[in-house]
Amino acid sequence: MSERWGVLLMAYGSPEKIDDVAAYFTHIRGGRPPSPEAVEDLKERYRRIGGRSPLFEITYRQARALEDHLNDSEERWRVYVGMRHAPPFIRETIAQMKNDGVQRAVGLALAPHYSRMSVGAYIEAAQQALREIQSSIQIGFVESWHLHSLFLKALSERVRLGLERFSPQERRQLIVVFTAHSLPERILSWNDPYPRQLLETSQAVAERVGLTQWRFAYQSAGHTPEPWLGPDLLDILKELGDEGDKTLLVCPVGFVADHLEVLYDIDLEARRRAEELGIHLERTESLNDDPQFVAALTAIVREHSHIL
Ligand code: FEC
Repeated sequence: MSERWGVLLMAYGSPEKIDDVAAYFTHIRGGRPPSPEAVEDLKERYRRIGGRSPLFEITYRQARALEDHLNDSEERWRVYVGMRHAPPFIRETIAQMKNDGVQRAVGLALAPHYSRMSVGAYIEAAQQALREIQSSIQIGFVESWHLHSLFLKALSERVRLGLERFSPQERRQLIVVFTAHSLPERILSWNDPYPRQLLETSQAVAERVGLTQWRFAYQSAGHTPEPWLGPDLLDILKELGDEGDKTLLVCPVGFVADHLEVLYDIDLEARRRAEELGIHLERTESLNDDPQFVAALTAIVREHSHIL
């Protein structure tokens, strides 16, 4: 049998239960414990989406589907999940890969757009683990895949389906707002590609679907004193409401699964704000383990495996 190859599939991670929220939040903050009020606020958001985020299960469904697709032609791949902020942490997963004798792997973060603060941090966590574990696994990291044709195809299909939720009359004046997680504005001073890549994905999807009216907004900005990238989705809603634009399809291009930032920040918070403003807001369905999206992940891994 030919040599076994691994995929290190990296995702954000999620607290398993409400009692794990404080530890999870502390990890996100690089070890600085948040205030008890901030922890309570976050717990409440998890309670509002049913007590738990579906991110963990969805990530595993994506991993299983990816492994099945990769092994369609040749039984050589094993897909490993490593999380950035919750178990199984990237480090534990790399230790497992070492134990299993994996020698070559593709490292892929489930975030299509590169920022030093997102994908860069996933890669850094993996590289640090490789050093600490003294592993010689050769991992080729994918830095971004925001313009991969199959990813754009899957996203465009989601937008087309989303448009069908509106009446033909509403569709004539509808605006699509593409969104992604905000980051602190200081990333601009590093010439970070994140904002450019987000606009490139949005533009490409808009062209494929033939959208004439679209905007881009950030969402889920942190509550810290430093400025975060804008415009914020909630401000855009206000602006559109003031201008009399009353139909809006939100497409979170920066996320590839249902989780807190989608289910709370868009489906509950933004939707409530939209209702107050008399706006009909719908959201495109998340990519999750949609076969078209899994086909995109498969192609990205295969294309990257050539450089291993
Ligand atoms: O469903 C879940 O349980 C987890 C959902 C989740 C995803 C996610 C993705 C991204 N984040 C990004 C950046 C930041 C920065 C900070 C930050 C903070 C949080 C907090 C929660 C959280 N994030 Fe997240 N993020 C998710 C969840 N994120 C919870 C805690 C703060 C709060 O919401 O009240 C600020 C860190 C700090 O304070 O120092 C920065 C980026 C992404 C998209 C890329 C990716 O998925 O990796 C960027 C999913």
